Amino acid sequence: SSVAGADPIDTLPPSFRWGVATSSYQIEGAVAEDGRTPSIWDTFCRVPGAVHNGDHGDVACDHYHRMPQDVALIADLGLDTYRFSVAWPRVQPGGRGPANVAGLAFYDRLVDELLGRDVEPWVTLYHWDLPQELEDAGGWPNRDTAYRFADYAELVFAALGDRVRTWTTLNEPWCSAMLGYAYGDHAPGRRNLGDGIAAAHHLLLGHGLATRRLREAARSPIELGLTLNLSTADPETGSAADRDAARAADGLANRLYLDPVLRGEYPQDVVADLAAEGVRIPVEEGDLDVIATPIDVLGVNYYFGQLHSGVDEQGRDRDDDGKPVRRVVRRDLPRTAMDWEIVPESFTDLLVRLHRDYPGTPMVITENGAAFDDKPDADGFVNDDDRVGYLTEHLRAVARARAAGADVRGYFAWSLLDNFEWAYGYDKRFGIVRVDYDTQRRTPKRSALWYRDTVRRVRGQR
Ligand code: PNW
Repeated sequence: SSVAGADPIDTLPPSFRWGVATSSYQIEGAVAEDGRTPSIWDTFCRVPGAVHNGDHGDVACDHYHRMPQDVALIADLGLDTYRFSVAWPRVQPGGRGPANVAGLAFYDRLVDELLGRDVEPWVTLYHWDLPQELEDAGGWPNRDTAYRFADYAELVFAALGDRVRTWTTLNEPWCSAMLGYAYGDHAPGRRNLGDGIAAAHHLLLGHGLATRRLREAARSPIELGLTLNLSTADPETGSAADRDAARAADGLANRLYLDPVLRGEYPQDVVADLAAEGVRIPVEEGDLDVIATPIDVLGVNYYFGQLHSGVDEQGRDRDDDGKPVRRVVRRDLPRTAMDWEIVPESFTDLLVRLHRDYPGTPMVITENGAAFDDKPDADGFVNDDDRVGYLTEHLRAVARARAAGADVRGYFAWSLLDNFEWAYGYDKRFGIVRVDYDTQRRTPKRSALWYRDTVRRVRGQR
């Protein structure tokens, strides 16, 4: 930092937004109540071996029944924003047709509860819980799903748009498309690169269509955007092979989403890489104009950075099929319980790079956080110095990026609560508040108290 002893975090401005994030399937439970129909995650959790320990979201954090108490937790931490997602199969069962009034009523109450406690709601429309009926009709690889998503977005907006100012269409389309359809680690568990790429395109198309619909429907100023999970892809050495491996990884993970949304074009090098695999992005005329509909805010989720090599352990840059070697190199760095390398410097690099390559789009960190092997004491208190350290270093990284010009306007910790961590089930805990899954008792961890105090200090409230 520039001034000896000064913490870069203290340079964050009074207008900076401070929040926490969650998502519907990870916390709500109540999967068969008030007319909700199954999502692809309800189905996937029943596939033997798909989710650690056979865990599922049937009860999760029981947030559906404990919502006012959870909102009180947020308010008591002094945070100004809560980012949550709406469960599509709750508010439009089956993914088509009229709104389910009973399902919408939950989000209606949630929004009122938040506003009553001076916490601003930030709605994510899609955090991975696709109605199973739409998957049965082809899922995201089917172009029609994009249009279904736009209808759904409009329906939620009609119910909450009078009180919710900020809207995120998609959370992490890379995860939905690649983990869900290409690699099979997430619902619906397909393993086909062509399906993954078609899903990516139709997710982006859905984002663009929904963005247009919401803009047309808005009666007062709204903020619209999408959230991408972005990471850094650095070459292990300066060799041409390593640099090409890093380029390809950055292309498939980052630029395939950033470029169409913020520049109106797919990156040609990624298009060429995909063609070499026999895969074509199913773009139709006019799609890129829709996808590039201007957004007001880019949500950035950051967890880790990676190092890439273009040669195998024997030093060969081609595999037996003659394809270029592309390999992630594990570094000797501290890791989280997810085995993700802790690299706060890469967070600064990422934000500065986004500012340089995609200028003019304000950013908010819509997720950042870490799972650690929490050890509660007899009272359920978790002294999570490791998580405090992670959050401190990553907030400093954000402050440094801002000092270098990146227009970052807020930071949301992932997550408010320990919750259903997808394929890892309840085994991995990301919360700043501990959840005892036997009693559903919530206990703020040391990190929650640290976050509360940090926000107060930066705002000059103490
Ligand atoms: C994000 N990866 O998921 C999601 O938005 C959250 O729902 C999730 O709980 C959180 O991060 C922690 O995992 C990711 O493999 C899942 O790179 C996987 C990856 C990144 C983000």
